[in-house]
Amino acid sequence: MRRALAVLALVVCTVGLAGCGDDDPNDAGDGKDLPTKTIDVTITGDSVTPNGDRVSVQVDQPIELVVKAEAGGEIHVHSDPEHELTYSAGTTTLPTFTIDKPGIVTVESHALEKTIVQLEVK
Ligand SMILES: [Cu+2]
Repeated sequence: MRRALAVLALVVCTVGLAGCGDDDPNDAGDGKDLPTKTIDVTITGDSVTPNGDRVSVQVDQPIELVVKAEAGGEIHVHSDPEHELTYSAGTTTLPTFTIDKPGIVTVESHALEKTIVQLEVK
């Protein structure tokens, strides 16, 4: 948890610095210093929200999953290399990750055998 917060603080600082003089942080920009894309995930019993939604992200954009769950578990990000992120009961902010090439990357819970989101990386 402490490590996740430190990472988050770093990301916030970087984005804050990059944000100077940039009126629209959501603008595509030059492909660097992209704003963090936060995806809220709620896991209740054997259902998950979102459930297979497409989410657009950019190459090298930091992606952060905030997971709210009744019990701990693991989320897989099927990128190359693959990321396996564990969460605890309650709300967990997972370490940010990036994807370095365009394509569709599936984020899923193997425990539930459900696709949470498909990241559409451009
Ligand atoms: Cu997997």
